[in-house]
Amino acid sequence: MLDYQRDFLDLALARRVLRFGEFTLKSGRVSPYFFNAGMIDSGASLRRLGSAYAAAANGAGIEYDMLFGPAYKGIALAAATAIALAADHDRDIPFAFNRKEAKTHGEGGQLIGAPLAGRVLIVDDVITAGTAIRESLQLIAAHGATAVGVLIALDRQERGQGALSAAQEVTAEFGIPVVAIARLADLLTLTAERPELAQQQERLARYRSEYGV
Ligand code: OMP
Repeated sequence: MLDYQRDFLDLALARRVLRFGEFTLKSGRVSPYFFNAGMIDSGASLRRLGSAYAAAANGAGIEYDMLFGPAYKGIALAAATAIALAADHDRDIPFAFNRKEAKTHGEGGQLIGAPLAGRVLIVDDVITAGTAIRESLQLIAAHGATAVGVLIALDRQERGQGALSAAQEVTAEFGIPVVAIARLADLLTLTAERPELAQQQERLARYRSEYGV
């Protein structure tokens, strides 16, 4: 695991962004853990998270012109990533995000920020079965821009619609990489290192054998 990956998982555990228990997911699967990016709710923690996203984006070697953060959680995440790209990597990258409801008055429209054009890197929180990511891909295509990659905090490495993981399916179907700061495999490495997380480790491993790839 790289330093930024470990820092991200430490932050997520310390801020209870990553929690253990019993959670029903959007896909209907009942998971022993949940990653709630909405729990990153202070300036310092958002800055750390933004730096981890920027490090992952930089390390992936993707060429992109702008970031897109899908509403709602992706809005703060894309903004934090753009700030970190400027602060940590001296790259001034435009970003845009959407409204969930189209506005019919004032400036109108569904998009806010830089015009959605060129090569777009999507910044989102989690991929489980891939539904949320597909919605963003459709929106970008509908605006005539080109999605060139997906940057997420956590890849849960679960089966999508077939035998591949949802992230692998997106790569196979759209020909674009899905880059995660950390994956379930990294979380399992971390829980294996910490005796106080032994019980969680067991439950995570069981869940992975049921829904993982
Ligand atoms: P998929 O659309 O199935 O890929 O699920 C991803 C979405 O589920 C995320 O954008 C979240 O809204 C939500 N989610 C989490 O936020 N954290 C998790 O650990 C798991 C999920 C989930 O419901 O699968």
